[in-house]
Amino acid sequence: MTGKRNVVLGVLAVAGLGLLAGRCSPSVPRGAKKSAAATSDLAVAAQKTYVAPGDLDEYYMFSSGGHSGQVYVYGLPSMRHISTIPVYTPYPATGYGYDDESKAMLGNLTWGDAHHPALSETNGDYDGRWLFINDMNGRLARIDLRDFKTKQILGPIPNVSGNHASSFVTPNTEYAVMGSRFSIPLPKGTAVSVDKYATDYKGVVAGIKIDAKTGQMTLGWQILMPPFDYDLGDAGKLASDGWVFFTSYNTERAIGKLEVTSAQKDRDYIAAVDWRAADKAAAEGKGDLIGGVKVLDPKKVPGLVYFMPCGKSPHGVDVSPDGKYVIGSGKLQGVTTAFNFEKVLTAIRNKDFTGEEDGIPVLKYESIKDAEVPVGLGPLHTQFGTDGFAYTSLFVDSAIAKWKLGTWEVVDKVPMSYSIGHLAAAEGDTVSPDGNWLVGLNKLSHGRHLSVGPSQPESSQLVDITEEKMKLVYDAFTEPEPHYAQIIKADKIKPIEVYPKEENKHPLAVWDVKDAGATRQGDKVVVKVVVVRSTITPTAIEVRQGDTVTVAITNIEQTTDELHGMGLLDYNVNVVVDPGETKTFTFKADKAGVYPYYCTNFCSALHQEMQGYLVVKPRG
Ligand code: RUQ
Ligand code: CUA
Repeated sequence: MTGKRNVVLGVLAVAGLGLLAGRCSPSVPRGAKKSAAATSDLAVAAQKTYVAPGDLDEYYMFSSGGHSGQVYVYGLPSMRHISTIPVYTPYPATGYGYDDESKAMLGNLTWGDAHHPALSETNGDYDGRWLFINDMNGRLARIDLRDFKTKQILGPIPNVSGNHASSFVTPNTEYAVMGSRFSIPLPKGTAVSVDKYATDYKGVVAGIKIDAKTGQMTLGWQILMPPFDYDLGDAGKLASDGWVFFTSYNTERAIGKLEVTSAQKDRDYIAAVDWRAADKAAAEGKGDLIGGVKVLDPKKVPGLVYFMPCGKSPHGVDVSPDGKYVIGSGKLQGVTTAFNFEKVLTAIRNKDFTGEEDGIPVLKYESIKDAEVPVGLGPLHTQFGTDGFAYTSLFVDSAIAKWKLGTWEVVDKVPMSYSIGHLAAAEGDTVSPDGNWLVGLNKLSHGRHLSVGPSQPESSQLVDITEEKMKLVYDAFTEPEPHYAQIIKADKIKPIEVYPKEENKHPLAVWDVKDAGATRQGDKVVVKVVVVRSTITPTAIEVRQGDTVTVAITNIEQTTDELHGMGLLDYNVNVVVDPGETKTFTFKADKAGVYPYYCTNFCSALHQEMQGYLVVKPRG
């Protein structure tokens, strides 16, 4: 915490009492008197989370936007929403999905369901370069943290249906992983009745290769799996480096009402995948072509995958900072299991198996588990803090349990409002967690905010974990729907604020209004546009009905925060260009008439004058 802020906080400690007394808290009815102790607790909480005007937060939190297809950026500890990064969904606020480049990335899909952001890592620590995020539609995206923009969407990639177990990265960002939540007959497009599910449907787990220099993603390896539902993943690190873990449910291979049919067996599995072996086998050209991709079959390439039996219907799987423990739980149980990875390796070496599933050996539960930790009901996900502490979200109990690796002692619990899913601790899934803050990403928020009708926000609650007892310090309301989030120290990210002119290599960029204007080739028109306070040049564009028009807009500003937009009425276009950036949009001028265009970003006192006219002359 900055010294500056401490001074401000000292003042707030006094002011806070008055300030907070009027605040409605569900535990204390409006108008009722709070006890002195409760009031001072609130004042302390206020001090901890207060970031004074002009001060900066200590952490970024990147939260998945779920089926909004976006990523939300928050500052911690203030929990202020700073920015939205559109990924799988058009977002008019930044013009995403309207220009040619982002439209091409989105393809035909205008939605995505993004669950798990993964910051790039170097030696198991966040390095602040990229953020990856999955989409259920078999895709993976890369956001560049230099400019907080989506740069690549890979996929839909073949064979992976319902990519939920994604995008967890390996410790040096060699791979991000994918896994099929839904097994289907392969290749995609094959129609087989569901009653042949157990035999004819297949799951796939995949490693997407990431270029160490550019972050460019390419198809890496794929492994054919039994028809289970692959749910979540995590990469091994240090002691378990070279492995990646996936939970699975419905190992019954059942159909119908899965809430019943997939809960018959006492144990499902965590799949332990030796990704270096998969990498090698793929490089040797092993595998059978399915859907145009080589897929490794564990029956033919042994040693790629082992199943670790786990409590019934597990959800999250999380590797401890030292890589020694793999934590996974049946999601309706009252305990979470700590598997000892050294014991996993020993069991593999000794062939300590109890059976197999489609050629994949099943390890003996008793031989690989170290402890069953009585965390409470409905354990879903685990994050890590300092001093060997682990934090597990409990959906059914609606709480977070704090416990210790090694002694397996549960030392504290804090209630969440309500129904926590994921949780995120500051750098809490790296080799060196920070402690400090923990955020509960809750599924329900009812009654804790001003009512906004039936479509309620989610709640994300900030918990102070600097002391022995966890302390809930702030309620934030987040857009639907945060699944996982990651929290990174702010100084690890070094964003640019303008695109330097000398880096702009766009072939249609123009930097002088003299060079702006239209050129025609047949019925194709290219218009080079310059935007700078407070004119869009040219101020009139004339084309013929039926022309295909490409407009290339260059924002020649080199000043922070000087964005300009170009909204074109009735043609469904709104493109926003950042300082130094060039973007293009292409449309067919199929409607004759006059269509105004104007700058959509308020940029100067004469912003309202920043306008022009597209004249489409009728044919004939
Ligand atoms: S999920 S509430 Cu999509 Cu990661 Cu666990
Ligand atoms: Cu440019 Cu408003």
